[in-house]
Amino acid sequence: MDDKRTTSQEGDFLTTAQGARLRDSDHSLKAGERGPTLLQDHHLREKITHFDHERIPERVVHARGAGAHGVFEGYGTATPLTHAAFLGKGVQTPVFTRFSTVLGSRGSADTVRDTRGFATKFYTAEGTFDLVGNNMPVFFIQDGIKFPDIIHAGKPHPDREIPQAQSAHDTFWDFVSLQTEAQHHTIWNMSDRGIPRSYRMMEGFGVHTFRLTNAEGETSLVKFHWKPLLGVHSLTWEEAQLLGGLDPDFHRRDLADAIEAGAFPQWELGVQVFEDNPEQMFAGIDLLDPTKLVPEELAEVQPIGRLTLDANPSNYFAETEQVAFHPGHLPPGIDVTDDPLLAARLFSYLDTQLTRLAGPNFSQLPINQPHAPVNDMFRDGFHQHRVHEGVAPYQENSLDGGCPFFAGAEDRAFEEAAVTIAESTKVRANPATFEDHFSQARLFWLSMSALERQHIIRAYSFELGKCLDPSVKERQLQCLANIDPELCSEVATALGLDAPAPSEELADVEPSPALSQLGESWPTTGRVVGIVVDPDGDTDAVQTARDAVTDAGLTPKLIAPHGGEVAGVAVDGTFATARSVEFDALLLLGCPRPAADALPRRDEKAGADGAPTLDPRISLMVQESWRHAKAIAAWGEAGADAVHAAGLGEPDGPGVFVGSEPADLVEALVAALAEHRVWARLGAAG
Ligand code: HDE
Repeated sequence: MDDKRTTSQEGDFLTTAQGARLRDSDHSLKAGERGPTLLQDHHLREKITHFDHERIPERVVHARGAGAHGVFEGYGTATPLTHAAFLGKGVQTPVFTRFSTVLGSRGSADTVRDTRGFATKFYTAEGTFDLVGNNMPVFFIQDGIKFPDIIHAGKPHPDREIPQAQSAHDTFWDFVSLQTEAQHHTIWNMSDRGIPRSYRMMEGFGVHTFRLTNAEGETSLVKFHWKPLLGVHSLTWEEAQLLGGLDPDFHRRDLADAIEAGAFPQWELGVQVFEDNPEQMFAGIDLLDPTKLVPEELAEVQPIGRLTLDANPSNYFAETEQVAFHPGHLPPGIDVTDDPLLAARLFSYLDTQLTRLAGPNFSQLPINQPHAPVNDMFRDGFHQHRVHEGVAPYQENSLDGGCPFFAGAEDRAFEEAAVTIAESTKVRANPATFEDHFSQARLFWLSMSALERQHIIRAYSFELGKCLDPSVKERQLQCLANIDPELCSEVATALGLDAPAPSEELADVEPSPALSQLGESWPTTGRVVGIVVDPDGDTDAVQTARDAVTDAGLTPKLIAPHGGEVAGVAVDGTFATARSVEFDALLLLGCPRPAADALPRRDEKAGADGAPTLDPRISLMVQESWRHAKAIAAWGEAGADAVHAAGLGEPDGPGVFVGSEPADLVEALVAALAEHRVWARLGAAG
């Protein structure tokens, strides 16, 4: 039997699904060259039928995603908290991580404003652990029973099925302004977190509180955090919009390219730890309320291991599409809590996968197979791959020797933490602590820098500006007034509406500086530098500059007027295919002139004031890089000419470096990239 996990296209004969070798797959069997096609052509029917069934239902949420394989290594620091073996010091566990957007269809653009999924499957020796998180620490709703409502509101309008993969429409804002518990998650979406620069540069959060049990049987409550080693960085809104058209696969490509280039993305897994008290509260924050975070200043994130993504999937469908996560996939030592959002998730994932993956045996698909031995008593069903032996698939039995056996604690069985449930009455109601809907949205707002606040104001102004129903806008303005009057008044001005007064007292909260993305410097591994070259100018520095970029751990992309090679170096993109938004920084090695047959432009100053002319596509590239506060390095006179010709004046602005040594220029770029952008160029208003 062929039980190979992967099948190569190379080296074998083309066969039918039954293994018969084929001598032709281009012509149907016909009665004569011009005659009717014969029904007996089994190969034709098999080929077409298989094709007809190639598509499976996409995920109802998180349909658009990208995945990677990797390894997780435990630090051992979690051992006092949990006996989960994979968190032990130096233990290495294979993983598969899938990142995703939430709202869009499988073919939608990567860079839309949305929450991102961050789901990791740890193939631990004690059974699979799935940490199915997001890039934001809170969720829209407190009770899973509302999930169909928030998703129906966020999805395209049912009449015209627009807009795709967007929250900028009436139904979304109708819902979040009526169900005000959604306001905290919504302000995260309106912040720069909603438009990540890369999957490699996102934090991840388990959102819910989980319960850990250690070897002594003691329990604690924890919240899981993923911290990217490259820092948390975002696109600008204009970059995100341009990329949606220019490269809808931007995040997918970025992840795969980085891994292929050996710039393996890494995250540290950490936990915030809380005493497992009967109230399940910490510093006045209800740990069972998934719309609340615990500021890191109050509970430090303690690192417990490191994730490295080091291999791209070989086949998107087999791996990234068919992977099935479930928050109930837990190893011994990790357990769930009574968060009512989590309870619904524990039901939903298996249920949806039964349809999506056509039956109950999808855990046998290679990507979903546990690496721990499986010895279950599940039988039959669609796509059963196992050939079970024996006659007694039931417990207890005497006919199969009583096998398999139950494990005891000494055999490391999974055991639910024995939590006492207080005497209670059946109700459809929330605890009073769930009624606070605005204090943490305010905390988030107050924790932002001036620039980040500006972005939030613009995002609300854009999204609400896209709404048609005045009552929706007015109701959301009321919510903003309850978060912060300044935020409300700025957005109201942009909408041309009056700013309402707060309808409830503003919460008195301490900002959490850890929530801001600015103010630190970060490693720059795998950042992308566009190198613009002019094949008609001096090409001496092309090879040296490319090597200097690579040696600095950055990814060079050579941009030239045509494909092929320049000075023996392969061209990665042409002036027609490349755009500034694909790069983190620019290195100008020349000042390419407009093509002789280029159409004249009205704004062309063509040497009027003695300024050099520059190909308009590169002019645009330099101007956009400037506007998006990206570092620009210019080599020699030609590079300086390009900066000048692009209309940036003399090349002495912040983040513009001119020099004659490529290595020095690259060093300057690295220093600027460590802060992600040249913030000084944006001032406080960017
Ligand atoms: Fe999910 N979610 N979700 N979700 N979710 C799914 O499961 C659901 C929630 C998250 O890359 C679905 O197999 C309910 C929170 C990720 O394959 C579905 C509720 C968080 C992914 C589902 C939530 C998430 C999903 C769709 C409220 C962050 C993609 C396909 C009770 C902590 C995983 C599937 C992947 C996918 C249901 C809320 C994260 C329908 C009912 C909170 C990252 O089962």
